[in-house]
Amino acid sequence: ALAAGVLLSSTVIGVPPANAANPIIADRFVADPSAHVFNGRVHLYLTDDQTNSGTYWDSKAWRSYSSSNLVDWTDHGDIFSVAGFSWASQYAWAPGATERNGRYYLYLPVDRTKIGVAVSSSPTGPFTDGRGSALVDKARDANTGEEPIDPMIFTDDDGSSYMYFGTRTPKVVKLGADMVSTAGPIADVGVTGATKYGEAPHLHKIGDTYYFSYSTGWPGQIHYATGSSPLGPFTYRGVLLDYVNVNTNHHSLFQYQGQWYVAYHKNAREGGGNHKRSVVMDRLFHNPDGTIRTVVQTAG
Ligand code: FUB
Repeated sequence: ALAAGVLLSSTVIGVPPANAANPIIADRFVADPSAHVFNGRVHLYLTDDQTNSGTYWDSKAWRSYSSSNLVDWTDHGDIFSVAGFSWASQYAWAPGATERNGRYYLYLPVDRTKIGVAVSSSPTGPFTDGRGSALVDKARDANTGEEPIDPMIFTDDDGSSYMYFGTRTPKVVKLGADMVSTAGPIADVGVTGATKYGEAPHLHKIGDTYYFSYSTGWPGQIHYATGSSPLGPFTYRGVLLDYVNVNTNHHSLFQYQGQWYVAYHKNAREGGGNHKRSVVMDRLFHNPDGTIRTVVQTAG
């Protein structure tokens, strides 16, 4: 992943030498990374594949790790569990994290039908239910789509935050300034071109360009599309990350000390597989013309 040879040829200043190979977490099956830089450290929020049955993604807690050098990771343990939501019962799936005004928010899909939000004054918790009910609920809200899962939060330069989520049709909803309410209807995200949306939406912005990226299905590539608004529409541009060796693909992009990275999951440990995934990281490069180079998947 962050091999010494790659780093030696890097012109990035401030990225420490790395000698760890993928997977970055070598002693636990974890998946669905949501990667963020909070207070100078990289924090990962993850689905726990260690405690699932091995035949389905049925774990009940989310995990967290942090690092200042992308090599040595501090294990913060179970960061929250389904039991913390009195209104949920199972399936702790891909989390999405963000920070606003010194408060940290985890958007957590449960039961394959709802998304909750947990809040803390620290990125490592403890987190508590932020509103006492689901933020999005398929049984209550219009236009949630087949499965309201895989929440991802993007905050624009004007301070507006949006939550992307969904299976088969990508969804977006603006969040209230309190980050625990929605401010407007759930809308479909339009993507045009020779592509197909499956799950795992992600939004990042470079200059005035909004990059919407997502898995194309099961198995899936990570495709990316660009647009001039966080709400879309987006035009398909290419493959950000090719197929991985498990039947789900789920990525998170982050910039740390001047370098962009992609965190994602694959089968990278003995005993691994579709339900026992491991998190890996590789470098991500944006070309001067605004396109993204397809990630070179290093060992793992
Ligand atoms: O981990 C359970 C599900 O698998 C996630 O919600 C999807 O993104 C896929 O990675």
